[in-house]
Amino acid sequence: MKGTSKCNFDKKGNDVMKTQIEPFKIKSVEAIPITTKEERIRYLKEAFLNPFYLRSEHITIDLLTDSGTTAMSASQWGNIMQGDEAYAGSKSYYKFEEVVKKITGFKHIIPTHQGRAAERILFSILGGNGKIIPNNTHFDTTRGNIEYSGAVAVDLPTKAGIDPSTVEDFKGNMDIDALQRLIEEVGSERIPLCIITVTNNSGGGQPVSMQNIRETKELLSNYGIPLFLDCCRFAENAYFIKKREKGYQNKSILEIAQEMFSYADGATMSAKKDGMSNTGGFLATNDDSLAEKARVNLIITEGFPTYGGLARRDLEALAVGFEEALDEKYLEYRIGQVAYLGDLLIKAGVPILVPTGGHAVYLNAKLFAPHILPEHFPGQSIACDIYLEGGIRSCEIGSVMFGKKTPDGRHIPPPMELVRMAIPRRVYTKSHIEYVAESVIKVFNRRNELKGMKIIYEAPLLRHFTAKFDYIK
Ligand code: P71
Repeated sequence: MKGTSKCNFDKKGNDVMKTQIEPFKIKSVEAIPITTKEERIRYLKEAFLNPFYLRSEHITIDLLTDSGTTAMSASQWGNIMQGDEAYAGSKSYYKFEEVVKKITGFKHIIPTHQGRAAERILFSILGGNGKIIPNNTHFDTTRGNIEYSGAVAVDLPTKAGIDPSTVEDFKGNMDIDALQRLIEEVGSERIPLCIITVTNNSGGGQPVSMQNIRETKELLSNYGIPLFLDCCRFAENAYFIKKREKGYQNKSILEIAQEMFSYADGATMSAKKDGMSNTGGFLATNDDSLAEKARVNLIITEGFPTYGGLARRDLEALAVGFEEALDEKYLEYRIGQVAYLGDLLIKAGVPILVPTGGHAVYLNAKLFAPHILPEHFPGQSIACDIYLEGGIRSCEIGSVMFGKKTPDGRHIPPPMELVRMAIPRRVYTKSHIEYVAESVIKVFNRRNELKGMKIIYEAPLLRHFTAKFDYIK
């Protein structure tokens, strides 16, 4: 397995991790369900072998997503009680706006109930037939909203970005040469904006370097194309820049984030990630005319511009959450916890995408279950078995989520077959992580028994949410 080991170890192969403690103590607890193997077999069958259909009361450790699953702090809960529920001009909105402006520097901050609402509004204005929208890698909802508008979503990751085994510092980068070729080929007038997703979620939670953001902006400026950041995990990205990119070691996370945003003309954010909150998002822009159109759309679909579909108390949680996400001690623990799970798996020989990214460990399903063809969904099969083994829910990011079909119905696989184990923020302890590793290792040790799957129902868009599966007999 080329490059899959040693990524989190020093040159002599020593583990570079020291005991990492959670930089918080626990004030309020929630019991987690413990189930038997027999029960899990039944629950999974009732869920049509799709973890999205599982009830959370049947899940011991839920690694489906890090989105909206954060444990909020005492300070966030305290501020929630201060929420000013005024329909218009709420004090809570102005607190939220002030923090987001401080970090991003954008002129217009338009709250939405979550990230995809910001995407829908943006692409219903800038998308449409004949338009082409590039990104280092579109996440599924971004791609879904672009395609729904009639536009084409193009992924331009670097070569290393689609090779799970290559160890590089910034595997989330945009392929700037490919971007230039695309612009020359289709013409800049067909490209209403270009997006960089930080960190690159579908590409393994991998960071994008400051240099890459800057150079992408320079290229786009020559053609008059605006740059937007899909900035769900901007703080995690800024932490990687601080640790890995020359010249940033002595800068604060806030300063790094501010520089990242300074190269962009706007942003969409699902604040359910680095907003450290259970819901929320925003669309931000410097463009007055775009902001006006977006607010009109917001009012007819989401709500008044000072709440955008959120309870005002949610804006309070976000105003505090953004500040907490910028705390370097928190980020050290956060990125360290993900790396710790990665290290435990690497040590046991389990093939994962390396180096570990910001919010999740991604199993490399092609190497984990090489006997299952992409069209038989190896990632889905692994995700199901991990549930059966330990009651752990994970998420396939491969042929189920991003597979396409030829006109005659043949399967076109995406570049990678992954299973994502996303770590909710501040929710699970070190022993939970060790339990996850132990369960995954057990499945890996009996990987030859994993079976291929077929889809028995699928929706026309974003099929992974609701698809139903059966094993191939
Ligand atoms: C994630 C999610 C949420 C999700 C989506 C699909 C399946 C399972 C879970 C959401 C993102 C994201 C990026 C980069 C926009 C959104 C949409 N991610 N961009 O990773 O990662 O935000 O969910 O607030 O609408 O689990 P939204």
